[in-house]
Amino acid sequence: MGILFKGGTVINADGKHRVDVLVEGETIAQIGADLSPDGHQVIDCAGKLVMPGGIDVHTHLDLPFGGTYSNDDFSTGHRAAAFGGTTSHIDFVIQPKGGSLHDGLATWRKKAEKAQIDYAFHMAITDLRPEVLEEIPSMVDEGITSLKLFMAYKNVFQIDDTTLFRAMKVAAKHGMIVMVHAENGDVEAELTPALLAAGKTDPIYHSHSRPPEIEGEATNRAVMMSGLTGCSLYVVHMTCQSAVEALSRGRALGYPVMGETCIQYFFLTAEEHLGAPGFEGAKFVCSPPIRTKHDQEVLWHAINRGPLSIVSTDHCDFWYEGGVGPYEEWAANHPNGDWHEYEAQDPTYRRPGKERGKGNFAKIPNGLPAIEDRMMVLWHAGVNGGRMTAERFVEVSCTNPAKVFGMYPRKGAIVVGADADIAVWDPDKEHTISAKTHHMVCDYNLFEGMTVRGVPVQVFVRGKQVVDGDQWLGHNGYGKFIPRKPFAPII
Ligand code: DUC
Ligand code: ZN
Ligand code: ZN
Repeated sequence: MGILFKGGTVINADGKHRVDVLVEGETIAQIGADLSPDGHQVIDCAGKLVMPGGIDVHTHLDLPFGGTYSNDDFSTGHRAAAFGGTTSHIDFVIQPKGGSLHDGLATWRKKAEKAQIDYAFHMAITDLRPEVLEEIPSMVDEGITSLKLFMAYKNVFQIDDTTLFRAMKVAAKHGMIVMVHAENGDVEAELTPALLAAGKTDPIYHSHSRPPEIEGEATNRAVMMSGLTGCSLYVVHMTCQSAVEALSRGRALGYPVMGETCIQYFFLTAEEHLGAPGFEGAKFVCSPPIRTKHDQEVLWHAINRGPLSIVSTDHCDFWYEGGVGPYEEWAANHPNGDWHEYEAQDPTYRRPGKERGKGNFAKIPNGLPAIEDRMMVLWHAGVNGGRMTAERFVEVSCTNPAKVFGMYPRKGAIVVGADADIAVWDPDKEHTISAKTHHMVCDYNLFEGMTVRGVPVQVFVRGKQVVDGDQWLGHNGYGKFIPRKPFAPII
């Protein structure tokens, strides 16, 4: 017995069709008009849209960062993702300083044991010793075909230009893609102490410490490195005109460069959100910072007309009011423990969060909750709002992620032979986004109070239904690692 999605409109990146979809086991077996329901479980899709499950290529689940850990892990984050129509994601393994890439991989594999949806890994290099440079090609055998390098976060994750150049040369040879967080961390490290010394400690000053010029400069540098080495480059979380222009210049020169933006950058502004009264602005502190209305228009244009290819989230959520319970005492007594252990003692305990940065914006953990809302908000503002077609919506949130990161056509499209990752959308259903009802482990929501029209009502991962309306049907351990292919296309 298969599952027959009957009577819906299938939307792929290249078109919309009134066809039925038959799933057998974990994959799509047949697509066609009026397929026979005999012997199958029928999902009535009349009036509904049948789309590929979303792929969020930029997440940080359970990330040790900013003196704490991001809240959502490979169980809670996966549930939240699927409720929003996302059925796979790619998380960043962080190489431990002094350790190997495989050391980092072992840590992230352990985190992912409870996966509820499918996932892949990028490898973030923080310490490129000669033996680590030699280790890079072995990542391809592990199904990891993308490297991440941070040009920001001095003394934490930041790499220098020598490292970027060397890593790109090796990556190019093996068909790997290099991703960069493009902000000039050296300049940020000059600006931040000067602002703090001048008494400028509120959340809004986080954006002053990371102006668009440092993003534009670093983006241009990475683009030119791609030209020098021939290595495919993917610039993550692009936010502003100067960065988008640098990417466009690279593409015009024929360099193999691509970029993404994240959903929040279309909606939030530094002035309104980071500048909110009191400490509220901390909720919106991420790097690069949210910008201006003008930059939002640049991004909408760039995602429709190029040079941007993908909308992701950089999901990395922290409590607004965290640090509840005797965590300092606990941490002192458990030097190798993690916050999950601490919270398991008592669900009212909370690991540290944004409150760490009261009186010092530089201590606010950087990151936002978005994995659940990405597709609903993009559909509503993009498709309902007349800013993008439904096909382009599928392209930037499902298909391009699969193509750019070597998972296509197994993921990212409703085609015969693909994994049956399917989101059935009700285009007429309204939903008001709120922290009171979302599934992310976070005490606030970026889009609080926004009513969206068009939401996923039934979600399937490899043929298994995980979401039915408000009901969660998935379980820990169902999600599988997606090994990815090298030499992916430039989109
Ligand atoms: N930016 C964030 O805001 N959070 C996680 C890491 C990053 O680069
Ligand atoms: Zn980043
Ligand atoms: Zn990130």
